[in-house]
Amino acid sequence: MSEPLVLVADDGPVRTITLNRPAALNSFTAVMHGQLLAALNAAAADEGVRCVVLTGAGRGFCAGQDLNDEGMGGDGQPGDVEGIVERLYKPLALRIRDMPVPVLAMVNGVAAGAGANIALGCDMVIAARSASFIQAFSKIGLVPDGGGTWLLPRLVGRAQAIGLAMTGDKLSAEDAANMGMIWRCVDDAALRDTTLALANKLAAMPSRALAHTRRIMDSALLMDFGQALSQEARVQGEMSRAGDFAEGVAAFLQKRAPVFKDR
Ligand code: T3D
Repeated sequence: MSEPLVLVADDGPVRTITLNRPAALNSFTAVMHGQLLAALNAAAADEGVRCVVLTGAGRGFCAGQDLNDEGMGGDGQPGDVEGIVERLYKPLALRIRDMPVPVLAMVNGVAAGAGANIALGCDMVIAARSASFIQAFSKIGLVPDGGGTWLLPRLVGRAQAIGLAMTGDKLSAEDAANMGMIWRCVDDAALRDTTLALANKLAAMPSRALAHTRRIMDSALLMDFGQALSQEARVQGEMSRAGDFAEGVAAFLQKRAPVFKDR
């Protein structure tokens, strides 16, 4: 049997999903897309999972689309690139953005093309100091995808977003952290422990409120101030009727650690 292209491992409430094509820097094939989406769907459906960590096997995180995969134009034919982006990358980016629990990208090495943008679409990105981010699209005559056109200007502002996308230059993890593109850059040796400590902390927090925090912050970007305030009131009402709020307040008053269960 062939090696799975996506590995799944649980450590208590934290599920780590590892892209597993290290010889090709974990670049995306259609088959790996299918396995990754299935793994994310399974994590979303599993009540025991309270945080997901996405990472790559070997020395890279993900080099984007596998340029050798079928339909990539290697045979001189243009292929159905529009279909690949619509049918494979769009559902993947939406799935990550709609997970019922926090999703962390643990960027262990280079993240290029759609590999960079799939990482940036996660809730928090922790990168090893040796890692890098490359908007590689322009070098092969493409435009950013995987959500890059939406994510990049929001993360780093238009000037940096356009500069990164047009030049395709490699950005170090340290520079990415300094410009606010990612949450943290840490020494390589500390990447795993730092990420898992954060994942466990988030797993013990109220998952439902965290997932709604992501959702309403994203949608507030498209609203005026009044609309955002109304959205906060509506969702706060919803949260206040859930079990986690009652538990959070009770635990505070009783001076004990809360046990959150909602998802
Ligand atoms: O359908 C569509 O096309 C639309 C969707 C597009 C989404 C995209 O992601 S487009 C962007 C695609 N990605 C790239 O253009 C990046 C290509 N890769 C690179 O530029 C470099 O590999 C890196 C800068 C990422 C890393 O460089 P380096 O020197 O550390 O590693 P390397 O030697 O280039 O790569 C190691 C191996 O991985 C090598 O294979 P080999 O020679 O050892 O057998 C290389 O060919 C392979 N590899 C790296 N990236 C890809 C890849 N194989 C297939 N596809 C790749 N994207």
